[in-house]
Amino acid sequence: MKGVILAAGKGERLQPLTDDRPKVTLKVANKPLIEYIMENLDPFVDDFVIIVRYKKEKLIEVISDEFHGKPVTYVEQLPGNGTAKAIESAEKYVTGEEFIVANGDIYLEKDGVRELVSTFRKHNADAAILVKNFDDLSHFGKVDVNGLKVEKITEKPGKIPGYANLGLYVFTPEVFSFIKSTPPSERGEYEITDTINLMINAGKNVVYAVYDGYWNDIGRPWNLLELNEYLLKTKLKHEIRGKVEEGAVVIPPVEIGEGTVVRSGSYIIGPVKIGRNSVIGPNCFIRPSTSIGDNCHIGNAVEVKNSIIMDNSNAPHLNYVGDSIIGENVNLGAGTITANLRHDRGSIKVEIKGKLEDSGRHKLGAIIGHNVKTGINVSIYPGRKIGSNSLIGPGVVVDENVPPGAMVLL
Ligand code: TTP
Repeated sequence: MKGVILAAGKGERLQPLTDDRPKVTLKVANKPLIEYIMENLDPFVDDFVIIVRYKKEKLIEVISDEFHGKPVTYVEQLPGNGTAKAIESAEKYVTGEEFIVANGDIYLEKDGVRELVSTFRKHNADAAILVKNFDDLSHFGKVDVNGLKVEKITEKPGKIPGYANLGLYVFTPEVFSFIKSTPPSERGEYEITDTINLMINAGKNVVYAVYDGYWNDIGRPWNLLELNEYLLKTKLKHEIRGKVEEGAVVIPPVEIGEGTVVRSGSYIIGPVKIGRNSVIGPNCFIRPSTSIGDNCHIGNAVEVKNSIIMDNSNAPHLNYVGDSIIGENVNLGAGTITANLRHDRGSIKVEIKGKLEDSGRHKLGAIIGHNVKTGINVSIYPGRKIGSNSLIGPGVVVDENVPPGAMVLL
């Protein structure tokens, strides 16, 4: 069976982190997002087909042509947008057999995949879809069921409870003829949920499996922090492959990669994951649910909490990084501080595709793109985004989002 992974989307809601790369290449707990879903599909598939378009070279660089010894084929999405278009692009590669389709930006546990595949087989189905019960379906596709079968899927039905579509499916190749007769949706995209409704109306056997484990759909920046926290809290093993100097305190579980040095006076409270060849300290404070990538430097008098710091980035002197996401190759000047809490303790809103969205979080710091440099004493308001390749001059207070490639001076 083939595993088809949809990874062609632009990930606009995740800007600035997706300014120069597909969202599925972003590392959470120091591993590219797409690898989590590939690992979960791995026991059930013989090879992978990844549907690509936006910045595809970056994805090919990350995964290459083999994953766990299984071949990976990259297929350019056909013209047009939407999940149905993305799946149609795999038609030539899945001849004659059932296949799994996964959105490349979801995280779930293996049980979900197993349950879905066995439900599909048990009922000799034409399609199967994985669902999970939520209290609020306003951001989801609502899956109405009757007995063992799916009756209908309705996109974003409002704040009501019910089964949500989790973005994992099994199909027979018959789905392609239904995709070809799927009209574009109101937002001009070809949606696989519309295709599934067509299949149901044509009397096809569309079944579902209910999953009740952890699931996350990485659409918005704070979803990265949620997933990072979940992975560190539930999966991290205490393992020190680097060097911890005398006088440093490391409270498990902490994973420290090869070549990394934790200098004296550093105080690390797990769960914390640190990649390879990084320098930590001396005299810094790293608090739980923090991931720090490869070749990073966290220096003297720096506090980092509940954050993701991607590869090749530095917070070298007198920085506070709280509930924040720092892209690759970022340098924070001495005294650059992220604020992560409003004075009124209200939940923090973030501009997503031009509209303010409530993150639902009381603690949320900065979202900094790749190759950003900040000067000394830069202060960043909660929930503000700094576009990739920007330069923020000394003393600037970042109280508005900064576009990519900007130079902001006092
Ligand atoms: P979305 O998260 O809906 O879209 P996106 O990734 O483009 O993100 P944004 O809305 O922030 O711009 O996509 C769900 C999944 O489907 C995701 O794994 C990407 C994939 N996809 C494609 O492969 N092709 C497409 O044309 C679209 C729209 C999505």
